[in-house]
Amino acid sequence: MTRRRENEKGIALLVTLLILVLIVALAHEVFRIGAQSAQTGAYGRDSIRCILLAEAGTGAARIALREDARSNQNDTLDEFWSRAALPITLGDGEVLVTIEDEERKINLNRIMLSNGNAPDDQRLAVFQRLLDTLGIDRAVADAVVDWLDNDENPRVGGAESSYYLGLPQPYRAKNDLFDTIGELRLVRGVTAEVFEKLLPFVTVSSSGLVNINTAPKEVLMSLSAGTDLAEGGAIDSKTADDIIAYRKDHPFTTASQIGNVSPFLRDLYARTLIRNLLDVKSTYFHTRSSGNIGGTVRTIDAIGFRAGNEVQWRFWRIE
Ligand SMILES: [Ca+2]
Ligand SMILES: [Ca+2]
Repeated sequence: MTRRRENEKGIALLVTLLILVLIVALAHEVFRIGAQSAQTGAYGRDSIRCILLAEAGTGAARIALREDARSNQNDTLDEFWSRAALPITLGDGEVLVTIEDEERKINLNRIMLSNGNAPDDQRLAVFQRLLDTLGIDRAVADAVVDWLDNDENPRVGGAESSYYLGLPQPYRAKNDLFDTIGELRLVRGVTAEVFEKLLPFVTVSSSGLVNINTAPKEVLMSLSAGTDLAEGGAIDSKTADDIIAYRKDHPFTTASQIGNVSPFLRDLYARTLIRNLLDVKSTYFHTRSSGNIGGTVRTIDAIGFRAGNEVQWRFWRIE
């Protein structure tokens, strides 16, 4: 079967699943709305119905991810979970679901070695290179390391509690891993503008490896770093474009296949530690599911961890 037909089949499957989950959710709705609408009025009723639609969309996303895990061992942008196949209209409402894997991004928590008091030099260099690519001051990397490491000794360019306690609204350096990506805003140098720039490219919930089937150009360009630059050279803009063009027709099923893109990449993979950073599959998936009824919109923002054919929610927020 061609990939196009597989995709059409996948999208049709996703729509079918969504409608099934919606039917179950709507059956519950009859009881829940009846109980709650007396207190909450028309807006509240629509709001509750929107949350139900969003729950159904999130449920459909979970089923789609489980189905994907049953059918293949890699994850690409061409798979049906990754495609914007929705919104689906149902009655007077609609639901829109998007799913992104987190392994397309750089995991900030993995900058720290597991002992908690020193950075992993290769991964720190990857993050520094991302900052360079995005035009952000490298001092942000030092401040992130200080935020994560368990001491109170600021690095050059970094910041510890001694800095944060002097702010108008004082707080202490966390000296531990990020629990949510939003915490990054607390780190010195991460202004609203810097945060928005970084957000598409950094995560705190992933395997720590980067999926070369899904990573955007900026992340691919960050991957060769540290001593690798001297040993093998950098993945420049052109090389990153070559990877993205190649994977459209040849999705990677093993990380070493990055060497099929060009002799330079074959050499880089063979000679440097870049191989310790790469994967072709994903384990954490960020879903956003929005229910919309007459302009009232409620969204469920969630991160699911997939192991085998199961997906467990690790983060769940109703907006
Ligand atoms: Ca897959
Ligand atoms: Ca610290």
